[in-house]
Amino acid sequence: MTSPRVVIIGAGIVGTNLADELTARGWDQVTVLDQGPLPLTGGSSSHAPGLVFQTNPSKTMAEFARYTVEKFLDLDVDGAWCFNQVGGLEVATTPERLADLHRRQGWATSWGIPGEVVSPEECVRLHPLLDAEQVLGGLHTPTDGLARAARAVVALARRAQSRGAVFRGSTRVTGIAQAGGRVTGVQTDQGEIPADVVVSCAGFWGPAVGEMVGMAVPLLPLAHQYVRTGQVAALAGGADEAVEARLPILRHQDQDLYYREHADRLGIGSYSHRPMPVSLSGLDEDGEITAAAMPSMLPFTEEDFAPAWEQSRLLLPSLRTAKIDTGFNGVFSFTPDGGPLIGESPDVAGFWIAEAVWVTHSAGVARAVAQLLVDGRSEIDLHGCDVHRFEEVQLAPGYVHETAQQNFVEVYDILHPLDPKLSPRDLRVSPFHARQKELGAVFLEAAGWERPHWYEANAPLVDQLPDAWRPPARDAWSAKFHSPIAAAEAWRTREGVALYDMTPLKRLEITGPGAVGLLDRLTTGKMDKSVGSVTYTLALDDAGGVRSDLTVARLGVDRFQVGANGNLDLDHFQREAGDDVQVRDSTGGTCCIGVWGPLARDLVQPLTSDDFSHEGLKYFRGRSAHISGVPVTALRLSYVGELGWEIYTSAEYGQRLWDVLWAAGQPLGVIAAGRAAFNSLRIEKGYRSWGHDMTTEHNPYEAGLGFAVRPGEYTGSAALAGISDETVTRRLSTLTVDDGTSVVLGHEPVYLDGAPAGYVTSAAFGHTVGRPIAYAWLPAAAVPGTPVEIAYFDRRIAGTVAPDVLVDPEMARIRR
Ligand code: FAD
Ligand code: THG
Repeated sequence: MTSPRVVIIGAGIVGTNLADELTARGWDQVTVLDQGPLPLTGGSSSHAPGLVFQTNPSKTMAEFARYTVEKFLDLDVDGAWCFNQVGGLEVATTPERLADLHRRQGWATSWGIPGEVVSPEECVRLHPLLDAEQVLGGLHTPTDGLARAARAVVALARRAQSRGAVFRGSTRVTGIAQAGGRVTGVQTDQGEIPADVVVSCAGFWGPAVGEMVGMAVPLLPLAHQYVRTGQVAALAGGADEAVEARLPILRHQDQDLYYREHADRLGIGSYSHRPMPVSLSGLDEDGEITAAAMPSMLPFTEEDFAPAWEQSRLLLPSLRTAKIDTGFNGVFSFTPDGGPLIGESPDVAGFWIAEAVWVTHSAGVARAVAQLLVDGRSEIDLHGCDVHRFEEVQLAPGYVHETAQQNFVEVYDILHPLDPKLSPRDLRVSPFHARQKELGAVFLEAAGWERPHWYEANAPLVDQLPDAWRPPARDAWSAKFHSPIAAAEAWRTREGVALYDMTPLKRLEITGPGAVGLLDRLTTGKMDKSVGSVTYTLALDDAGGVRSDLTVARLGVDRFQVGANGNLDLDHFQREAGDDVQVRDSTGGTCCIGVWGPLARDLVQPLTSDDFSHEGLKYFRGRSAHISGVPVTALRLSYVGELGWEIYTSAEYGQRLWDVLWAAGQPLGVIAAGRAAFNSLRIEKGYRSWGHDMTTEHNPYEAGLGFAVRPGEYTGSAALAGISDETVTRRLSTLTVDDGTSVVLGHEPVYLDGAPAGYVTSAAFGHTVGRPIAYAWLPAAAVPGTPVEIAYFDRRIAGTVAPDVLVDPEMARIRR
């Protein structure tokens, strides 16, 4: 059997890694093209200083980096190294940074990277150029180090060539040949090259290549300053030219700086300057390419470096007698959320991109893309990397321009998980927005939506909280972007009734004669049920990994409303849909209020002549109705685990719907409640949040979702054969915190018998149960009652594995 013909655009570190990974999997018809000469093409990889710090809040990114280290350690060019494992040292010069290094150490532990927070003395021992007076401590990660990208490119190209790959330099791709919605090849300034699959690994040129197939590639090229000093006396007699470096790579994040040795000189990278966006059209791509002159290197602007130089001389006093020798403003890619961009064009099958990737993550990304192409799925979860994760509004050039620059500015900032974007805001607001503002909503942003997290109007309720509901004080970090008002909102949801704005929940409308078939094929549910049925179901990948969890409401024979988790669901369903079914994003133009709480029926029934009784509209059923004359669709389900409905209407009725519910609810004490309470209530109820608690890396049984797997044949069903709750070796477990007060936030490592055994996914204070709760991936042997410890900054917090569902496991509150 012959493998597909693949053309890779770009022979940088990503393209060559991909050629290596594909040929390693037996794909032997791989051609790599670059507009520049080989091997020094003039792209970002040609000059990258190659620092590899593996620690990252994202598990996926950390695993990509780990693989890059592992792979590059085994590469050489005629005996010359491609990875120099000098270790990494991130130093703190402020107490906030020192605390954050402990948090980073937690991420490293969660993702399996050894690392330790060390004293100032140890920092100086590891890196003698440091001024002990400046440093409060450091995070030492012994497996970090230097990747020699320009050399690794040669090693990888040679290996790929030995397996049949062809590399062609000085060949510019000018267009993508296509027929019938598929790629057929690439057009170049040297003629057309046929291909079944084209992967653009064009780095910051990605948007230009994407444009050739009309694909938005949301990255912005930005310049970033890098200098080499002249000789540094203190480095004399250290690493020779071949070894290059002996001291750990160094990060001084409080000043947005990093350092590495170049034998007896130091290289300094700075993010402390103004963001400098680069226009592709202004680059000289036709000049001669040398190590000192290439399109990705712009002239050094010394004045931008001045503060960085001053700060460097404070941290590293031996620089006071050294000079800046050379410098340049190097160009590479930034994206709206800092993640890379991986995926296939929605319009032109076979056209893929893998861009906005650091050297650090290059081998991991390339392996994932090779797996996607060869096996149809990546073993590592890619939801934070998928180019289709963005909403339409996030692809606007102005949005990319602004948010990518913010990512440049914030690259080393200490960011709280809830840290809100300050701009752009108010991109998407629900029809209830004016009312929410009147109630003092505190908004955070997600997917462009403004989402109330709590309402200041509920502040007086905090004083009325019964003792059992009074939340304990929080530490400063977990108190950020939080309010005790959330406790009051949770209380009133459990004991009264509350309105939740569910408008931002992604909704798909799936219609046509093929709708049932499509849903039956792509989900674990049986969809040919009566009109009015609502099904909680899973979309799996071929290996049985959870792509998404969905609610599917059959609103008509050929009409379904799917409650989804994001744009990846839309992309997936649209791609899979045949001609007999239409998949449309119906989120915009509609809205939804969750009316939940024991008094929900007392609120809604008097407003309608339609039957909202327990028998008239059963649990997990939906119907159309009028509420005070507003045409609605009501689905009886509740992510917060209370009696009530998601009530949908089209946008123009939204404010009226809010107003009638609000007015009628006054005698019942109705409140508006926000995401903070919502998240706490859903965790107490045992409900998972896709992307946080489970991903394609987990099967339904591991995730505690085996109940949603029905017999039958659908994508992923074969892979689940033989798997059950009894066979799994790891599980998403519910933990409670023993001291009743210490709230964790997610991604913290969990220890069993003193050894790291898993990590927290999502967490919240459980207001109903009066203690903090965390979900964590743990070995299945950790049954309820098992003691655990959660690392939180420099503390270990004692916890206990609890039953999966802490509130109303018998469903008495919902089913009545
Ligand atoms: P590139 O290396 O840019 O390769 C893309 C290739 O595509 C180019 O060779 C280009 O010629 C080719 N191409 C584009 N368009 C076409 C076309 N139409 N036809 C044919 N060929 C085309 N990362 C780290 O991990 N650690 C670091 O310490 C680090 N430091 C950095 C310091 C500086 C100053 C800079 C600028 C970047 C740094 N980076 C670092 C980032 C890193 O260099 C890049 O993210 C990485 O090299 C990108 O690799 P790539 O293969 O995607 O892109
Ligand atoms: N509402 C709607 N769609 C959604 C969500 C939602 N889609 C995405 C996400 N949230 C899906 N998550 C859940 C999780 C749990 C439940 C509903 C959506 C739920 N589970 C019942 C249970 O586990 O007890 C299912 C019982 C059953 O299968 O009968 O209610 O919030 N529209």
